[in-house]
Amino acid sequence: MNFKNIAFLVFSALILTACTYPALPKGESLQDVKESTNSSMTNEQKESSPATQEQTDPLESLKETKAEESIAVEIKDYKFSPENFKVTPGAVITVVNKDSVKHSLTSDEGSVDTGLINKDATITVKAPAKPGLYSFRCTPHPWMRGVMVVE
Ligand SMILES: [Cu+2]
Repeated sequence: MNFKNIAFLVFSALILTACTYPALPKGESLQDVKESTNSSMTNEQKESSPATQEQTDPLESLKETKAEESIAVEIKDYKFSPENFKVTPGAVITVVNKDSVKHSLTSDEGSVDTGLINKDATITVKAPAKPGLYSFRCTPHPWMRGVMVVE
């Protein structure tokens, strides 16, 4: 599936970037850090890094998960919990907001949208009928993200 490939590539690129650029110690240039990171890596470590990436891939981690007919998602401290989940087509998704600011759970393609949820309020929405990957975000805070797998 095309979108799945793209999502995986983007995710891998993010992980790679995060691994390649550790916090910079004072007085060292980025180039120095990069070189010392690379040279201190043994071949064994290099070979094992793709496996590490797979483990942190949300889609990979959901592979063996059974799709739920209903699921409760909590928003707290500007984070969805769970961030990534798997549901059946049309599953009931209950979203509760535990923060004092308003949040939403809104799929990027637009078919799932709780609208803004007040503090301690709960909104129920239905998962899409069509199986696939649905990335979602919070409308006011687009960096709050997650992925819903409909299967
Ligand atoms: Cu938000």
